[in-house]
Amino acid sequence: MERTFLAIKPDGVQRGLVSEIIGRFETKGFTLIGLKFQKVSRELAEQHYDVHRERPFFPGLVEFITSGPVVAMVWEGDGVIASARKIIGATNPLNAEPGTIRGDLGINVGRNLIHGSDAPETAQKEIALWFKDEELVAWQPHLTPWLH
Ligand code: ABT
Ligand code: MG
Repeated sequence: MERTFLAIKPDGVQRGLVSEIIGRFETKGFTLIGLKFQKVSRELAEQHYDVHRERPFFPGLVEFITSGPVVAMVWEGDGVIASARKIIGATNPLNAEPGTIRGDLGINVGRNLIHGSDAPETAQKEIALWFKDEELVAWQPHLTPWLH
């Protein structure tokens, strides 16, 4: 089953949007299999944003993501990587469609509320970076097969 890494960034936590954001993936029908609330170390932040290391906004990015606690999560389901990116919306909240998390709740590209893995390889890398195997709980929701 496909898995993705999602993290509610410090702005999402500080604005009291944790339940609103988690709810969107829960009501869509994906399965939560890993969840933790943590302050991010500089080392983890730099590894997570390694692809942006040479970009001018890198220092600000690291500064921001380490500024307060984040909600780190792993979600599971068919097509969850691409679907979560759609639910999240465009990187710049001003360009994000209404109905998406960023389109509904944000206005600033540097404060865009949530991170989502952008491809299968990144998802695998990010899950391994943020979670130990034993922190992930494989479980099957008791769904009625003909309804889901
Ligand atoms: P993430 O889910 O945080 O990775 O965002 P997304 O994949 O939608 O966008 P990318 B391109 O990965 O941006 C990473 C973070 O960098 C910020 N950013 C990006 C800027 O501040 N200025 C820019 O010009 C660009 C391209 C937005 C993202 N994070 N935050 N916070
Ligand atoms: Mg990205």
